[in-house]
Amino acid sequence: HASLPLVINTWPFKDATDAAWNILQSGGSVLDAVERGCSRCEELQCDGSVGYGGSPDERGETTLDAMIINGDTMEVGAVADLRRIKNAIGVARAVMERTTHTLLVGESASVFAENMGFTVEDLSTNTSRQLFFEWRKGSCQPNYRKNVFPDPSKHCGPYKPLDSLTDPRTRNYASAPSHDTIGMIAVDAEGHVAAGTSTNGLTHKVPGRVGDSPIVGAGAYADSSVGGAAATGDGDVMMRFLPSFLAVEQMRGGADPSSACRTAISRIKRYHPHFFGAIICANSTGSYGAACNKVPEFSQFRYMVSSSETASSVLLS
Ligand code: SD4
Repeated sequence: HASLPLVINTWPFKDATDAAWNILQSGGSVLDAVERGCSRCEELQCDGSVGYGGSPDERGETTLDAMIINGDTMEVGAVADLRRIKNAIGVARAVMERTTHTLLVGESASVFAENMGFTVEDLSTNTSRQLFFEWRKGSCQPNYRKNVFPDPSKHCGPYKPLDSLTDPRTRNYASAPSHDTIGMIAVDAEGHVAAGTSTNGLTHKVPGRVGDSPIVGAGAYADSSVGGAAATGDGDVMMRFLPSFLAVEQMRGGADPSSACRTAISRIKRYHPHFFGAIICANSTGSYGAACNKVPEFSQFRYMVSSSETASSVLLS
């Protein structure tokens, strides 16, 4: 299968795929397609793990990570730990197009966004407040600190520090309640490639934690002379291996998209056999593929593809 144009994204977020596809069909650019597709998920709060009202951190706040890459020019814009602004991928695009920088973080990213005209609003919802309160009064399950005794009055309930040698939560967060990011690649009829990501990261994270999604080559990568890649999963582990960069470089060396994805997953697996994660790849001629790490908690991965040949949700199991 190889046909152009093409939109491919992680998880069965069909509305996002359709939004991106419609942009390409109406003559829009791959950047517009990726931005529109990812922002559709931000509006719809896809799976509770993209956009506002999801994944509250240890203080109960939802913060967003997003990135967009222009594979023609190798320009990138990204935001991390963005607060009180819903349209994270829009802000990422503003970083790319209206500054000479690549990545803005935290409160300062919010100030930038406000100056660019984005609406400032609380990202909490009843759902995120509920998640936070339940966690605080309950077992406070995922604690992402290793060998640290946090002050229970400042954090949540009486919980034990993780034993980094035996507790799998120090190596992956397969047991965490929600962990899906939208990662999208769009390729137009001329082979222009763009990629992007948007996520609210990891539930009950330590405030300030940034995942793989806004990191170039980790959460996504694109180079129109080759293709693009995007990742989802345990960003704390995955970002150490730049899997999206590795996959694109594999394709540059002649690998087909599926084997490029498998190579990127295997590299991580060598060190973290049980990590939770998946990657999607597309080359600039319209072939695509995906790979995931099969562990008991995560044996199937679904992604969406839209091209002139197909518009479907693909199950990788
Ligand atoms: C992160 N990679 O912040 C994101 C979360 C994710 O599937 O993709 N989960 O670690």
